[in-house]
Amino acid sequence: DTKKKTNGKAKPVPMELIRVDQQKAAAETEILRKIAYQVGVDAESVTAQQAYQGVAWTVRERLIDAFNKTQAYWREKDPKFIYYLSAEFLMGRTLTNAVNNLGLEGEFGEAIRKLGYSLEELQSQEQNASLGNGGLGRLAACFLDSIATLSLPGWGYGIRYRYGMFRQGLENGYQSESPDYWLTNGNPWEIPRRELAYKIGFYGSVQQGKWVPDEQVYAVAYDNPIPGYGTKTVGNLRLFDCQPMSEFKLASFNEGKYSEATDAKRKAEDISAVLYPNDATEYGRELRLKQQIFFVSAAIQDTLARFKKTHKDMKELPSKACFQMNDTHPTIAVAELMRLLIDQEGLKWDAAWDITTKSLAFTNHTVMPEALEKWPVKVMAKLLPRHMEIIEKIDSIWKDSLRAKVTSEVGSQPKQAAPEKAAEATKEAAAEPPVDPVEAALAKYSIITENPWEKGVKLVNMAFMATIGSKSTNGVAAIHSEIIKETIFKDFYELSPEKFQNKTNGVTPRRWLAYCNPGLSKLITKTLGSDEWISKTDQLTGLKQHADDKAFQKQWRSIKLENKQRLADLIKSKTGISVPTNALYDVQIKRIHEYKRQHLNMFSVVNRYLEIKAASPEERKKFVPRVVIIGGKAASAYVMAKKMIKLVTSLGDVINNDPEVSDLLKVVFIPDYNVSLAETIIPGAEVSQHISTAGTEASGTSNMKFQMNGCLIIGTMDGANIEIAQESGKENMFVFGVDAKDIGRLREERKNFKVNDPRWEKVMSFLTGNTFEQGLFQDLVDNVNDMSKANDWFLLGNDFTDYLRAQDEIDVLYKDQDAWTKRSILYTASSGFFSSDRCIDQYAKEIWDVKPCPVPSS
Ligand code: HBZ
Repeated sequence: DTKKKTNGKAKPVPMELIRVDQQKAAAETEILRKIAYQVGVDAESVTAQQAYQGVAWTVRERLIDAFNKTQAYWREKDPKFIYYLSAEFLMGRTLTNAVNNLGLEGEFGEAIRKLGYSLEELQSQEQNASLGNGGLGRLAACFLDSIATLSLPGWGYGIRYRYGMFRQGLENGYQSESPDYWLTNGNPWEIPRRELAYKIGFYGSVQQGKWVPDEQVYAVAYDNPIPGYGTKTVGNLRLFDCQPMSEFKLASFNEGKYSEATDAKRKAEDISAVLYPNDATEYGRELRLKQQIFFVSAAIQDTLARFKKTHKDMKELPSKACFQMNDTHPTIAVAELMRLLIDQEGLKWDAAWDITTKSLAFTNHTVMPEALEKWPVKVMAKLLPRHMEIIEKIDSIWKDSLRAKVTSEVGSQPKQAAPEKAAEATKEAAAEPPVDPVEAALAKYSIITENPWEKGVKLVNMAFMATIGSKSTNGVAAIHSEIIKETIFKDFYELSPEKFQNKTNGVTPRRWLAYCNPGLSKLITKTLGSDEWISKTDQLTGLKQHADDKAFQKQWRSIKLENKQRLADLIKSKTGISVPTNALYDVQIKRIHEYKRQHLNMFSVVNRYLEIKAASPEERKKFVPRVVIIGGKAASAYVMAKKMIKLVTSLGDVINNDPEVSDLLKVVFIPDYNVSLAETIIPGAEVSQHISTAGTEASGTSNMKFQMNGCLIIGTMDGANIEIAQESGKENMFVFGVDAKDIGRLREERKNFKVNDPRWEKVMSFLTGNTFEQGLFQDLVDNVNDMSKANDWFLLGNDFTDYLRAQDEIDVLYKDQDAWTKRSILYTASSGFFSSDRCIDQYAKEIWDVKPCPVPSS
């Protein structure tokens, strides 16, 4: 053993000892052994948690068998790999997914039953791995599932946060936050690779062209095997944990300076401690930049180390590796890859640049200007001095390459300023040095820009660097990919249109239909005659021919009713509120944000409430009973989003306790929304809301999950809603609202805008009236209603009336249950396009150039 450690070479071990799978003991025996020796308890009586542990550690071994084989096979074949760099992976729970993807449900289902539990019960014991904020993080998780399912050689790279997305509680109807320590019970799904540690530097200076960091830490790898569905391929998510170079300073400890002794350790551990819980705002915090360089550098070092084992020439890297940067968070990769190639591998600038721009690709997920990362040059130069130097050089070479073009353009423009502007221009010129018109025109292409809000403060525009430093930039839905070409990347698009692509998002049909909705899944399989649809979702179109079949509709409805009951039980257990199952279940679950307009939803709830109150007992019978369900977290510093949560809970308090309304309307806020709650909520939903202001939601992905589960959609023509409407028929969606192309003009016209609908005024007065504590919702109301200040940036007023019309249409259709069910079936039948398998296949072919490399069956 000592010898093995010192020479670092592994000795071959006899085959019969390694091929554990060949001596596969029955699952039951294995589980009992695990309970006895891993969990360390007597198997006579086990708690659900202990049984979960026993089962999970057993499944882990099956997973690792297949994982090792896949990875060994890929080492032998040396195919091109995709490396998905993402600061977030919102994995949720693993057990059910692993059991089902590995095809173990028969064997393990039986063994679990013998223990006195069900898979579902044991699954509920697992902590969610909430290593992400929302859509972007969950997309990364769906992508891993599809990459493995398609047998594409690929790994995810990210951070093993010890605290994930905060836990949300409610205090007096307001959001409260507490840390999510998700590792309390250990984590059977990861393999620590303590021997695999990369040095990551911070601060310091550049000496003779090379970086001498002041501070260094280790990035220690943890592998999380990702089983594909219907294949032997098991991919990998490699997450890094940050560790100090040395445990503590013994000298300080001996002198009694205990906190100084452990300073470095604490500082290092801070880096991978907490997920930043902001989904759309950036604060330019140094720790966050540390996290970014931390995992990106570790990932690239790790990849290069493997690459160099079999390849001598760095120029071959682009034919063996593609790095997909998930939003701006990993885009420091541009500078880091350049640095490693030049400073460590000894390449010349041009060669390094060629490799870098051929190996990287970039995905944009938002047009919200506040979410596009721009790091102060000062912060970057202090923390990463060598990277800053490289970024400056990239920027200057880039602008040099454009100077001739820009010069000719500037030259062809009229030199004289318009007379009215000329006076102003002379005034300004007196105060400031003259600006070279060519340099001024080049500024719009510059990576390094001046902060418009703070004169003299320079910023690094990470999105610009990513576009310049990579082979492709893509948006995440058709409309979004068009918008970025016209707005944030307009100038770049005009320079190199061929670099811009669309990849409409998708979601995994395994987690989001087959496993979360077993009832519907069984019916689909029975109807289509096979379960092939689970990986070939196009086959779902086969359901269309049954959409009119009354007997089929009846079965479809009874499954929905069971799922509604499960959702009602969940609501009862999480909130104490009883909701009737004969009501229409209306759901909006997503991060709380003004652009997503949960408050518009609440305005319609208020309107419905007032209408019920105003109706006679006879008229009330005509209302379709509705349960409005909201879930989602607000960024901790986002005051208005937090007020929106308070709005939901306050309305719930009033409406749910009003005997006049009784069961006609309920408003429920489900706290601590996360992946596993979504798995119960989505199958039970009948209508779901995707009501962002047109042009603001890049894609949305829950809309696809609802569609798959036959839940009708009320939505704006925004993000992927547009494509969902194309697939399912626009006439089948409750579409409302202004068009994205009109948003700019409507925003300009806000000062003169008045909502021409008496119901708007009634809603506003209700919210500011004496039902609630004086002034409680004044800020929220002013924000959408005080047009003297040109408020209502997200145009709730403009969409209000049309939204209520669409809401009425929902009620009308719901009264005709056969027509409703038919639509529901059509939704599922036309959801095939939104599988992440389709999406990943497009990435693989159109961006990555990575081909499947399936492990042979025997
Ligand atoms: O990415 C979301 C988009 O809002 C949504 O429309 C899209 O479907 C989804 C997947 O493409 N964006 C996010 O979820 N963004 C974040 O979570 C985020 C996290 C940290 C940040 C900024 C944004 O610093």
